[in-house]
Amino acid sequence: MTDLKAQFVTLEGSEGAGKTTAMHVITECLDAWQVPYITSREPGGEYNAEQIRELLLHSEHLDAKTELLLMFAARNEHLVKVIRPALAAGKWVVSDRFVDASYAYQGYGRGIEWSNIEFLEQMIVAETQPDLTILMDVDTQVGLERAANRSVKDRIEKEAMPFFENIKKGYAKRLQAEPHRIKSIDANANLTAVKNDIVAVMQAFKNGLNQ
Ligand code: T5A
Repeated sequence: MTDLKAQFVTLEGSEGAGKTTAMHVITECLDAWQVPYITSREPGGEYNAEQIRELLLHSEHLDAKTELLLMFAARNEHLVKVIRPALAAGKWVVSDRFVDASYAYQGYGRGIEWSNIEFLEQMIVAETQPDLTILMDVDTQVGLERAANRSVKDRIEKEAMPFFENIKKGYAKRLQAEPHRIKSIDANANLTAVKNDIVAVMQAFKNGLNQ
């Protein structure tokens, strides 16, 4: 086992970006490095947070502010009961989505003021910020076509094209603000190219930790 300090890695992207594949590639890297880790997801990742996820994805209607608050309520349970304890125990945490999704979906998608999200981020996330975020950047149409090939759409997936175009803009703004943390991958490419890009990002991140 290597003596790398436990890191918090998150995966982001719009619908059908290929985060499931990306998660496999990341865990293969961590296995190869022999570091202990857990994988998780948002909304969810913990019992109460998974209950909130049900509400978020399968309610008939939710007001945008209710949606934002539920995302952060679920995130708080996830942080307090799963993410912080794992990091404190020396385990890496890889989460399929985290706070950047709230800026992209509730901020840009729903039009909630950025400052409201910043307030909640400060209250709930505080110092538990991701060390690395891999952003799967896919063309909106490509992502939606991929996602359409899967099961029944959830409440958010039923939104129209402009909503998802805005989400892409929201993620672009996050990337612009934090280029050291967020690394963007061309998720339109074929699976082999995507995998190679993720491995390269992970390797560069690890090299940075060793310096
Ligand atoms: N949300 C979440 C918010 O609004 N605010 C928040 O704060 C948070 C945390 C979560 C929803 O909640 C929202 C965002 C979401 O709408 P979810 O079910 O977890 O819901 O959905 P997603 O996170 O969007 O996950 P998806 O399953 O839609 O996207 P993925 O994981 O990116 O897609 P994936 O990997 O299943 O890939 C889709 C298909 O494409 C193929 C795959 O094989 C698969 O069939 N594929 C490729 N095909 C060709 N080339 C490639 N490079 C490919 N990569 C994948």
